[in-house]
Amino acid sequence: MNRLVILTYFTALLLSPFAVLHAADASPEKPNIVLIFVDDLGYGDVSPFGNKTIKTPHLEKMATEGMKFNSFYATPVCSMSRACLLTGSYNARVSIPGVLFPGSKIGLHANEITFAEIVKPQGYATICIGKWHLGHREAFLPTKQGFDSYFGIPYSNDMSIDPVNAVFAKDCVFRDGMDEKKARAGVLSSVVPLMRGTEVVEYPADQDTLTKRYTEEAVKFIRANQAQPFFLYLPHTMVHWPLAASAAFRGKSAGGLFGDAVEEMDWSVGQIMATLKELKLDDKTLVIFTSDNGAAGGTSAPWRGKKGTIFEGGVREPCIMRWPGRIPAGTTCNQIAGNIDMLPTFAKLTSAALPQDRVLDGRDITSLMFKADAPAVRDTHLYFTSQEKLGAIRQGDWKLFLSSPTKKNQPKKGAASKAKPAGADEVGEGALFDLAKDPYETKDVAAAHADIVAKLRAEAQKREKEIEEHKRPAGTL
Ligand SMILES: [Ca+2]
Repeated sequence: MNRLVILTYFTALLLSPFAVLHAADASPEKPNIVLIFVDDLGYGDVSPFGNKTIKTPHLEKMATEGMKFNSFYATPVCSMSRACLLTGSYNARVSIPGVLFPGSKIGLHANEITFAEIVKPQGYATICIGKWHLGHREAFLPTKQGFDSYFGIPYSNDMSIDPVNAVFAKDCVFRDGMDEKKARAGVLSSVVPLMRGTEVVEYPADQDTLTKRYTEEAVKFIRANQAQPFFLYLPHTMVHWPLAASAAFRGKSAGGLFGDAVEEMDWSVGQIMATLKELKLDDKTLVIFTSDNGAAGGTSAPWRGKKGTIFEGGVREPCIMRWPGRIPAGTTCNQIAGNIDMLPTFAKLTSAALPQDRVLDGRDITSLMFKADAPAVRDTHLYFTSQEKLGAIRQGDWKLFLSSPTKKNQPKKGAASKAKPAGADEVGEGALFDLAKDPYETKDVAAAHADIVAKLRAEAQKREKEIEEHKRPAGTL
């Protein structure tokens, strides 16, 4: 150790224990990061996680060469999931609701530090290609949150344009008889704008070719930045309704248009993998594939529930990570992890310091990624509902519901005769499940484990209070 290193070491020790950890454990070379974030893809929608109908050979290969995570969490719906992913904080902490709409005046606050802003100062080229959904107004777009460039749709593909605030590019392509005047008068649904940077470049977006065009854009970005570290965030528009697929995939799968869209997604993964291989970037690149919430049109099997719920099927996602030479091939991680852990994990991998002026909820999970059967990094997970309430808590294999996940389905008074028998599938507030013995969440064992219920309830209250105390605002105009 020369004097400068010693001085730096002790200065860092005094100022920040995190910085020392990073200096000691840093990889010799900063990896490229490719994060593929599918919309509304359920746990059971792809073959490495049990699907028998839809063909996803590239994902199977990715799983064979990498690690599957079978306890990887997102949230019940779109915007809140992206808030967790990009900030490493629960959406309740950063005040982002379940879903933002074209009329929303809020977005992710400019003071939030996204994972793009974590890696960018480390010399990374950054791009966001796909669905943003953290505020469509100019102040909230990806290029204001650490991404060098952006190509995609600002929110879900079943939403229309913001007729007042949309900024049309000079050469915007208007399709289907649309023009700016009609767009400004717009009340049409499911005609989403396609943007580049902060401008609308195509309206309505040709959704059939979005997966294809996103993929071409991604491959172009990888080629252009092959000589430097890059961060590619690819939050696909598919397989959110309305479903679409390009001509090469339409009508080809055994799973209808949904299957076609999933198979095109798999093709997209294959294109990215082929490009990395061709450019000899395999060993330098971490590729992550996951989804933002449970199945909508597809299946969350083997978990109970789908998109919108805090049953496991609403929030537990297929996740595969591949980095040859670092992540052991053909392995499965059973520990709790989630998209909320990506920011601290990317900070570790890129030797970036974590922000010290705020509370982050995610953890660095590189220990899980680099060693099969590694011990848990965090044993607790909080399930926020799409109404921003803490609806359940998991600790180890125990999961306690703090609100009823089935309440809205309960028959109203007087309607009971036509509805299902009372109590058939209902789960009440205070229900406790042992996910190890009862992964489908059917047998409430709260009565037999009052001590565990009390412990989890106390933990949930403590966590909720702490988040309330250290809550950060959403961005407003
Ligand atoms: Ca979604």
